Amino acid sequence: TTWTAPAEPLRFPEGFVWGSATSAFQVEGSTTADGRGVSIWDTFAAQPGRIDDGSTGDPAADQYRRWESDLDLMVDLGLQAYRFSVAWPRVVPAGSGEVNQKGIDHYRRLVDGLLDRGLHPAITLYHWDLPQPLQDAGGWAVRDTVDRFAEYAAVMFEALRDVDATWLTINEPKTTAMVGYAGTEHAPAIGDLDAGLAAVHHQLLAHGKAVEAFRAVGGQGSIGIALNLMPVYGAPGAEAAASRLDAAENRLYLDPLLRGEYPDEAIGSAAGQLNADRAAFDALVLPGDLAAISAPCDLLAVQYYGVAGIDKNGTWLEVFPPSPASWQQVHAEGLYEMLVRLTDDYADLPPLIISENGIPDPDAQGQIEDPQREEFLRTHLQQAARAVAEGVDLRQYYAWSFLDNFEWARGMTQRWGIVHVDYETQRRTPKASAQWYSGVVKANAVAPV
Ligand code: GBH
Repeated sequence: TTWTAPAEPLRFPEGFVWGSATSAFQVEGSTTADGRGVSIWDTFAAQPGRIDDGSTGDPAADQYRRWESDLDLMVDLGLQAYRFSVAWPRVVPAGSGEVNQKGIDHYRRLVDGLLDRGLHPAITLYHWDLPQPLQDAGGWAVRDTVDRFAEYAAVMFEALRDVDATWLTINEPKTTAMVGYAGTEHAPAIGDLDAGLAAVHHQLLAHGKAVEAFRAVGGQGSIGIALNLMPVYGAPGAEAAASRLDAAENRLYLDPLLRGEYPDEAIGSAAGQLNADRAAFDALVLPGDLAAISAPCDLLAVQYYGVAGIDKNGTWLEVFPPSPASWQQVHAEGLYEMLVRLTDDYADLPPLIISENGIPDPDAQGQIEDPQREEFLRTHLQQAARAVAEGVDLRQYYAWSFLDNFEWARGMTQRWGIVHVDYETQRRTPKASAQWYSGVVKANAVAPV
């Protein structure tokens, strides 16, 4: 069914928060400054063949040094919030033990810079840059990393205790687990499904322990986790396969967080989408873990890029045209469906935010005129407004990304920014979509066409 937008602008609730997002490794650069330790992405990017263009985290978009003018640009564009991430290796360079005050000071200045300009900080604690020494000890495949994360999180909660921030514990546990541990396209490139599944549980538990620490510190603000969710469409006759894929892509994360249980269909050598020993997975889940994982949060952050299709043999299908990112099948209505489904299926669902949503430029060299991005953002915001009108409690929206940046294995060859970055000069130029988005923020509404 194709939805037709009404003739009037689609309004968002009063107090709705509009921003854009980045992550530390993708924008900061300055990877050896002020006592920063080494992360798994430094190690990975240094290996030949891992990153398409051989680029590394230096200089990326040089935001470690240019943050003040970047915040000024956000003000110029009328944005209200900025989602960034804290680099764990800046704050706890070895992953555990000694805290680096210079790292904390950097983020304190950034947050104060946001507050001085009337911008709301949304702070992700883990956006994939694990301290290398923790990986040397097993990383997310081992339980020890859970406590190390909770300690680091507590340091940040304490340092910013007085700030009314939106805190996100872990960015996309699925991507880290499935692409970095089960797969090899991301750091730390382990290539073992059992390690991937252990990384699922340990990241979710780390989230739960961080929430515990947040409550204990008594920090202001709100806290939740950021999940990349994806509606799954089955071809005719592929209902069972679609349900299994949905379990692996969505419910493996949602159910433990919101219901305190792992779904049966996700993992198992017979009936599971992820072909692994379910008993071995269950053995990782100790008494109390699911209670910690499902402790109430203040929000759930949804990252929405597109949908997946599958046939009855379990083969992935292209059901909608891909964006310039081959993995991204664009379908705006899928966002509406996901928001409504979360609201319908989970009785204990906290308020939602959309913490990422976007597409890359078709031109790898970069472009200022970006009608594809405007079209993408407009159609997705229409669907978000449609969901809100039907009772979905959505509070904030962050376009991915504020700036062109280091796009992981794609390096600097894929540009996701609403602001263009000239990588020779680091000059910033707002793209047409940024000017358009500025109008959306001002109106607190999106045009129907
Ligand atoms: C988000 O992930 C990330 O949070 C953000 O940092 C990133 O810049 C943004 O999307 C755009 O990609 O290498 O072929 O195995 C979105 C979900 C999951 C999409 C991993 C790419 C890797 C495909 N991502 N996936 S592949």
